[in-house]
Amino acid sequence: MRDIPDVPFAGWDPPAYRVDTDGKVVGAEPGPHHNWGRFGELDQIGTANHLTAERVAAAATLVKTGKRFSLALPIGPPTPGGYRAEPLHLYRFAAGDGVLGSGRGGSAFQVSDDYVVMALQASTQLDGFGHVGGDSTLYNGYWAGLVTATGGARRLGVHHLACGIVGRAVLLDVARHLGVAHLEPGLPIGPDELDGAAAAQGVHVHPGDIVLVHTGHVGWKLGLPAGSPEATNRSEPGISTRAIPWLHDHDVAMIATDTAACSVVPAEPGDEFLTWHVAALRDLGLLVGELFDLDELADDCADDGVSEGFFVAAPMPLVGSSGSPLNPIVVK
Ligand code: UVW
Repeated sequence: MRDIPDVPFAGWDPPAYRVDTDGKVVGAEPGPHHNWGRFGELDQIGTANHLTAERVAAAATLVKTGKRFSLALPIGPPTPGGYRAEPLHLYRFAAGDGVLGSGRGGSAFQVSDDYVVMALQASTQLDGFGHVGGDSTLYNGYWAGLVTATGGARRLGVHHLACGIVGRAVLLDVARHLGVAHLEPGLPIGPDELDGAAAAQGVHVHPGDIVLVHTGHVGWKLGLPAGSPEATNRSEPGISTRAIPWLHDHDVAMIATDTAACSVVPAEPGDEFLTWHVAALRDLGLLVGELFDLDELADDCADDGVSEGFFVAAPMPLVGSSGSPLNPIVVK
């Protein structure tokens, strides 16, 4: 047999911290903008706490025409801008087999049952708080070691959000504001672009809002020839780390973009690829949505001048998961 080189190993020192029986790293410190402790020392739902009953009820009054928009990409065709394996969709038995006489249910009935094997983050999705940590900590100081391949996320699992992400959506069309169909890959979106789009649209971001940032990126990717360098390139526009204080000050409940990472890729000088995720997920406990398809909603908002609506998205109650596919819906 050929010689197989050993996998490099950088060594390991036991950590210098202690983890208490609540699963929290004793003495852990978040970044400068954070919500640790704000919603309770044992809180596991972060900025979903901003979605109070009063705000949900007020958001429901935004429904005026009944026009509905699904912000989900179809699951099956290649995900534009996505970089995880495509979902594997299998049928255990199918109605067509019944028609051919080889299925379940005899000749009188035709029955189908199917399975999907997919990365929970492969398409339109929510990043759970177990998704990214920094310095061994997750949101609210929980220990990153609580998320294991065998045990799942023993704290901060997405099932805690099963009551849904429901509230007022505000669409900020940064692409339209900057006069382009789609933002260039690598363009960072900071407070100026967010405030500029809001001012141009005459809309205000309120505490507890679900902020949908339209870059046009996913729609542009969909139109590229499959396999072309631009289609496979991971660079994309996205939210800058400079916008973290803005998201915190506005008490935003959720930020979502029509890009794969939500944050700008590549990261801005001084940041690493996951710096933004750590500041958003770990420090703020901010709900982060990715690969939202915002083109149709953005066009409609530009047409009727209404950039807000009633938002509903139900994360799957997958116990201990670090993300969930979503079919987010806006009703205007
Ligand atoms: C990572 O790449 C870790 O995450 P995301 O898909 O959320 O950008």
